Amino acid sequence: MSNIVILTGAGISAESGIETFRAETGLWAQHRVEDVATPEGFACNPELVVDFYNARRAAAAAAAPNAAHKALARLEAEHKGKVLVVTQNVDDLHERGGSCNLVHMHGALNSALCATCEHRWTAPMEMRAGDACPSCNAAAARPDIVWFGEMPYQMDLIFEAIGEADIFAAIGTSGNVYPAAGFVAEAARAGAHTLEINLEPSAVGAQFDKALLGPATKTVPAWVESILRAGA
Ligand code: BJW
Repeated sequence: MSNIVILTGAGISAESGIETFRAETGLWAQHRVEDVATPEGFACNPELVVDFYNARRAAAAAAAPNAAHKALARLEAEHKGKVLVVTQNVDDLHERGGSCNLVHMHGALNSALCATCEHRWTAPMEMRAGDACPSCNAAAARPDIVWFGEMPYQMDLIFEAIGEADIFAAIGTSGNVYPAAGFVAEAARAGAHTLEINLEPSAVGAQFDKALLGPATKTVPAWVESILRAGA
């Protein structure tokens, strides 16, 4: 039975109404990355950063999982080998779509992190800069998000799964951010078949064995159906 690792990016949630980053009118066209997605930006203006994530938390709560999220949950439930979804997304549409074996490598909007003691708790819809940590009481709450220059989460587990993968698929990610953009090379080295599913080829598109181009809500269910029908 084949083991499947799937990397997802903002494109899988786009048809649920969540903005991507690098589209012409995407999040990075509206905000300076340095201001809202770096530890230095948070130290300089925590209110601005907390408000940026409060708005995105509200947008995620108002969105619903789409056919692509649900198809990946179906793959996990019905495929006989292992299926792991590694998402760069901080929304919770994969879990609400039914995925269980899931890693949020760039963190999660619904989680808060204490910068002093690293305690985690459920983020309120409206965080405030300087909120107290419920464990150590320090005024050190921050969004539980991996910013540029910080180490993405659960890298050991991810690299172990990629090392055992027979199929590696990347869905709706532009291939501009590392280490995620390097996973395809790692999977190819480990002998996996590699597939890119996107509207257009990504920055690392040439490294994949195959591409399926089109909107995720159409391409992902079709791909899942083909895997389940092959029964491999
Ligand atoms: C559709 C669609 C539809 C649209 N259907 N598709 C070289 C090597 C290693 C590291 C570096 C390096 N050079 C620099 C670095 C460091 C840096 C980095 O990568 N910088 C680059 C700018 C070059 N990386 C880091 O700092 C990371 N940490 C790190 O490297 O630690 C050291 C380390 C090294 C080695 C191993 C382990 C550790 C941390 C990165 C943190 C990224 N954070 C962000 C913001 C925080 C989260 C948040 O606020 O949400 O994460 S940046 C932003 O980009 C966000 C995303 O998760 C990430 C990826 O974006 P994504 O998902 O690809 O979105 P888009 O908008 O770019 O693309 C959307 C795609 O969807 C497009 O392709 C569309 O075509 C497609 N699409 N509609 C199908 N309907």
